[in-house]
Formats: sequence, C-alpha cells, structure tokens
Amino acid sequence: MSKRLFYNLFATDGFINLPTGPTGTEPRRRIYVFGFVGGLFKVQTICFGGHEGPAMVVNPQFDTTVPANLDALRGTAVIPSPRIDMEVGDELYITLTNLGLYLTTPPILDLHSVHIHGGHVATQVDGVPETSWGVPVTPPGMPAITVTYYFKPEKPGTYFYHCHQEASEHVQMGMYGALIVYPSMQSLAKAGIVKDPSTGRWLCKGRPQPQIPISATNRNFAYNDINSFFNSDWVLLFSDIDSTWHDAVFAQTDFNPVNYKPDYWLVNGRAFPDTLLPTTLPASLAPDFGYSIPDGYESYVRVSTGNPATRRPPDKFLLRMINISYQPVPFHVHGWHGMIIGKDANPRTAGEMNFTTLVGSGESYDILYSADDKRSIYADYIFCGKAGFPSLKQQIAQATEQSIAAGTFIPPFPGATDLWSNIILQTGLGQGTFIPPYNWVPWNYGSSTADNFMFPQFYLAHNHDDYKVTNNGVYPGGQLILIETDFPGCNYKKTPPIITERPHICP
Ligand SMILES: [Cu+2]
Repeated sequence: MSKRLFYNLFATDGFINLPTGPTGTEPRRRIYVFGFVGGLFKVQTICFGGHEGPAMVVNPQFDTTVPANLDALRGTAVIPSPRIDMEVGDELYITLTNLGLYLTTPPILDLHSVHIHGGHVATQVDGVPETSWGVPVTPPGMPAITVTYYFKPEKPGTYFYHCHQEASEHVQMGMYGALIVYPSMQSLAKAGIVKDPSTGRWLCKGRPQPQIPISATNRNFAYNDINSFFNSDWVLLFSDIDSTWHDAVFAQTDFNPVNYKPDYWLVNGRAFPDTLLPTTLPASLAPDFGYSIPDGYESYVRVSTGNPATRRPPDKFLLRMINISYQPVPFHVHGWHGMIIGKDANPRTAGEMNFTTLVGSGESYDILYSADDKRSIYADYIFCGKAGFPSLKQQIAQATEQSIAAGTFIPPFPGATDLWSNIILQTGLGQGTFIPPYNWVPWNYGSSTADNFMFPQFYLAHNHDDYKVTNNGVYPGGQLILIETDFPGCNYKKTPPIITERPHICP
C-alpha cells in the first residue's frame, strides 16, 4: 500500500524577528524573508493491484481553488518552509502557487520553482530555470495559477527542497524546507526486515530483534537496514543570513552576492535561544520570544538514557543534518559519539563514528546516537568527591564563597537562573509555569531541591565555528541547540514532575 501525497505550497514573503541577545527578550532584529507556506492538502491511498482509494482532504485551507485561501496566506512566510514526510513508493505531488512578494513597494513579481535536492527527477520538473520553468504570480483576489511537480523517491533518506529561480538570492531569502523519505514496510521486507503479524515482534532475516520495540513502525528506520533503527529522529536544517542582503532585497537596492557576510546562523529557521522553543508558540509569547515555525522542526532534542534495572536500552536518536547555508557547518555534538549511517540519502553501513560532522553546503548527513547512561563514570565524582577531591557541588560552593571574598565574583546575567530553564520548562515542554520547589537550572545537577540526582543532563550541540554561536556577534546565540537527556521513566512534562530516578548513594 502506498500513497499519493498532494502538497500545496505557496510562495510568498514575510518577516521573522531574530534574537539579538542571550535571553531572547532583547529587542529583536526584523528580517524580510521569502518562503513557501501551505503543506499537505490531501492524501490518496493506492492499494496493491493499483486500486485507488478516494483522495482525502486533510487541510482544506490549502485548497487552491478558493482565492480567499490564497489571500490568507500572503505575507506569512517564515524560515523554514513546510517539512515534507513520505515513504518509499509514495508519489509526491507539489502544486506550487506563486503569491508574489507584495510586502515590498512595488511588489516583486519574480517567478519561483521547487527543486528537489537529491531527487532523481526529469529535467522538466527539476525546478532549474535554465532547463525547466518557473511559476508566475497569482495576483490578490484571483484564482490560482498553478503547476505541479512530481517526485517518486526510489530510496529513503534525508532530502530537502528549495526554489531554484535566482537561486543565489531566493535561497538566501529563505525558500527551503526538509523532505524526509522513510522506508516503507515493503522496502524493509525486501531487505528481510518484517514485523511478525501474530506477535508484533520485529524479525530480520527470520531472527528476532528484541532491541526493537513492538511499538516501532517503518518510520523508526532511516534506511532499509536493521541497524538504522531509532527511537526518535530530528531534522536540523542549517542556514545563515546576511541581514544587509535581506534589507537590500526589501528596499530593492543592489546587493552583490560576492559580498556575502552572514551575521545570523539558524537551525530550523531559528537562532538560539529560540532553538529551545516549541515549533508553535502561544500567542502570549510571540513576538517577544520569536515566531512559530512549521511542524516537524523541533530542535529541542529530548532523549532518555538506558536503565539497566528495567533492561530498557538507551534511546537511539537520529540527527538529520541538512546544510542549505552558504558556508560549511562543522556541527559538534557533546556527550556521545555518533555513527554516520547516511550521507546525501545514501546508507553508510561501514560504521564510521564521529563527534563533529562537517556538513558542506548542499549536503545531508544522518548521524545515529545512543544515549548511553554515564552515571557509573560521573556520579561519584559529581556528588561524593573522588581521588581526594570534594564533590563538585562543594567545590563550586567554595569557589563562589572565595571569589565573593576576593571581589572577583561575577554573578550570572539578570534572570539567568530562571531564564533558560523557564524557556525550556514553560514553552519547550509546553506545560505552563514551572513552580518551585520543582525548579532547576540547566547547569545545575538535576533538581535543586533534591541532592544527588543526575538528570536531566543537558548536552550542547553547535556549530564549532564558535563565532557562529552568536547573534550578530553576541554570545550565546546562533547555531546552538540543547539535547535534554532524561532518566527513563522520568517525566518532567508533568507538574509536578514524576521523578523516578533514585538519588545517587555515595560509597
Ligand atoms: Cu524563488
């Protein structure tokens, strides 16, 4: 069984407001952008033997035959464009409507196109103006002028799409999004990977695979390979912005792309600390804390370590790194080493490991991590002291006391102790006010009210050109995300949280 996916995308313009300081509450930098909006319009199931089911409309607001729908979408572009998810064997139809760029004076009536980056498609639908065509503007109040792109992926992997009209400018302006192709049950079965219909257990070439939970689906695999299993996968779409170029486009003054000099660096269209926010912001937080982005672009990664007591294996999590920026991104993940299991939508089964992935412009990498439990190595030192050293908590308390006496103490910036934790807890987890005594701060060691708790741990992942971990030079910002690592069974989403972790007992 495969599907026809009908995506309706609309090219338009908009504004994003980037953070200018480490708290996200400083006055923001308004940036003019282009982008695609819209998303999945309808789905049609194709059964074995080619029988076609009825097409089910899932998002009627993207119906191109209703001019009011089009007008409602004008001027709403953000970065990135909608994420497209599909499976091997599915057919993708992207119907493009060009709404024009009407926020400028006069409007910019450029053509736009969709290029599927890494897609093996006919020249005629490659989205490149030199060999293909562009979609002309539909003016306000008019019925849509559309053309539809077609793509049937032959293999799973991490792809993306972008406009290829005046690509130097339109890509910089923000016309790009992720396209993820998962294996299908059929493509897995061809590789000998099946789910036993009677027990629900996973088998590979007839052998049981107890490490793969019964709840797993074909969308828990990156490739048609049993070793590409993950509990969760995360798109990290890297891009950069030269604000002077965006200003020039808005003002319709000249900008020579060879003078490109970025001052903002984004993951999934956002700069830190916005990268901690959920994709959809409550109206009460926007615009002070930024802007909503399409579904599927969470960059606040949450995983659980393994728990030997319950025989729960550590979470496997896949980072799908995509670079659509104009510079290479050396993306470094703290805490664990990852395995490169895919590059440009091609599986790599040799098992090469790394802790930094140099993602060149136009490249995609699939890096698989195992959230191993490091308590046995770290806990004694942190909580109890080791090798003659007092516990780290005691050392820090002492150093703070001594530096106050010496006059060299530097307090955290105002609000620092609750700022990121509140962003994470109030909005990152979407659970409202996080009331003491359950408060904690990311650089603390678990709960501030209960000693000897190890979780959550926070690992950074960031561009290691560290000046790109800034917003226009102000650290921290830019391409920086957090990976929150929880103890299995620990649910910090609950108020109060359910803490099942047992405190570390000092020897
Ligand atoms: Cu374009």
